[in-house]
Amino acid sequence: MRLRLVLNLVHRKFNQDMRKALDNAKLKNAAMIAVMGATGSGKSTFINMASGTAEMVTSGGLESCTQTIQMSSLFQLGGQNVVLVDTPGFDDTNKSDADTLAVIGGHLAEAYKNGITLAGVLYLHRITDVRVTGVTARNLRVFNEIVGGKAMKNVFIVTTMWENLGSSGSNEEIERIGSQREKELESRKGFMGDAISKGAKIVRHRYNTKQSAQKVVLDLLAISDPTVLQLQKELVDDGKTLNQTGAGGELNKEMDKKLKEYQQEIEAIKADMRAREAAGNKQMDDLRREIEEANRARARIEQEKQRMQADYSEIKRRGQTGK
Ligand SMILES: Nc1nc2c(ncn2[C@@H]2O[C@H](COP(=O)(O)OP(=O)(O)OP(=O)(O)O)[C@@H](O)[C@H]2O)c(=O)[nH]1
Ligand SMILES: [Mg+2]
Repeated sequence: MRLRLVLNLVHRKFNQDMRKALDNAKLKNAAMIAVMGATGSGKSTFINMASGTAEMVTSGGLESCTQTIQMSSLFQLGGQNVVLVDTPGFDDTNKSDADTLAVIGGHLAEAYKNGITLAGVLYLHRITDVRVTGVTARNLRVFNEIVGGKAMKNVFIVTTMWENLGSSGSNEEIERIGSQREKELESRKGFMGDAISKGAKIVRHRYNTKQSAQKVVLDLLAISDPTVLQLQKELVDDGKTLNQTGAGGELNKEMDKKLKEYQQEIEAIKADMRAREAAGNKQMDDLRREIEEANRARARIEQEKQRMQADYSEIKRRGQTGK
């Protein structure tokens, strides 16, 4: 009885290992492309268009939709097997940035460890975004650090949502506004300009169609010269913890800034309390509540910073146990 149980377990483990090895072998022979970009930039929609499926869940509302890494099925394009990897953005309404980086880093590191190299990266950006918000800028700063200078030549910045440009819907108007925006994106220092100066190219996903999406993928495959991303090297080769990586460093800077802001806020509330006291007003409940709230927010950030001290094996463990 016991023996049968053990044999069953061995058999199951063998099957799992075999399946994994087969999957890895298939992936090794395929061109794997990571698709990144802010929430709502059209990543999942793009992947569905390119692969001719509806397997990625897309969003209709403002809430971010894709929470974890999701791989498309293998599909044929230009005589090659292609797989597109959907990733969550760093502006998620449900997940902390530290956890998002852990999810992306974990997947990229695992692929690299298994000998699967990326053929390239697509970074999606809505051409309709006029102003660069803090969230967009942060997404890009982290993205720059995930990829690193060396691999940037394998990056396409893909502009999406062209049909929504202008008010008339005429091709002339769309072309005029769109090419103006492209110039702005290219010239902006510290924004896409940095990625472009290191070899990334801006390309158009001009129509929200299969043909347009597949052309973007084919053009990337034509110039792709697979290299390792900075984050993969940092986690796997250098054994760094997340906060020691360039991408983690960007998030850390952001968190330290927030911590400082909360600290200043608390000091200001305390000053208000002293002023009230001096005026003989003993009613402090509202201010105490404000301090408690700021302290809670600070504790959340500290906790997030703690989670960034994970290295690759810890991220992997979290991925397996969900904790
Ligand atoms: N007009 C137009 N709409 C698009 C295009 N791409 C995506 N959309 C729409 O934009 C919305 C967001 O698209 P998603 O594909 O869910 O975006 P996402 O980048 O995967 O978002 P997250 O999963 O939240 O990170 C959906 O309503 C899509 O139908 C495009 O090229 N043109
Ligand atoms: Mg999505």
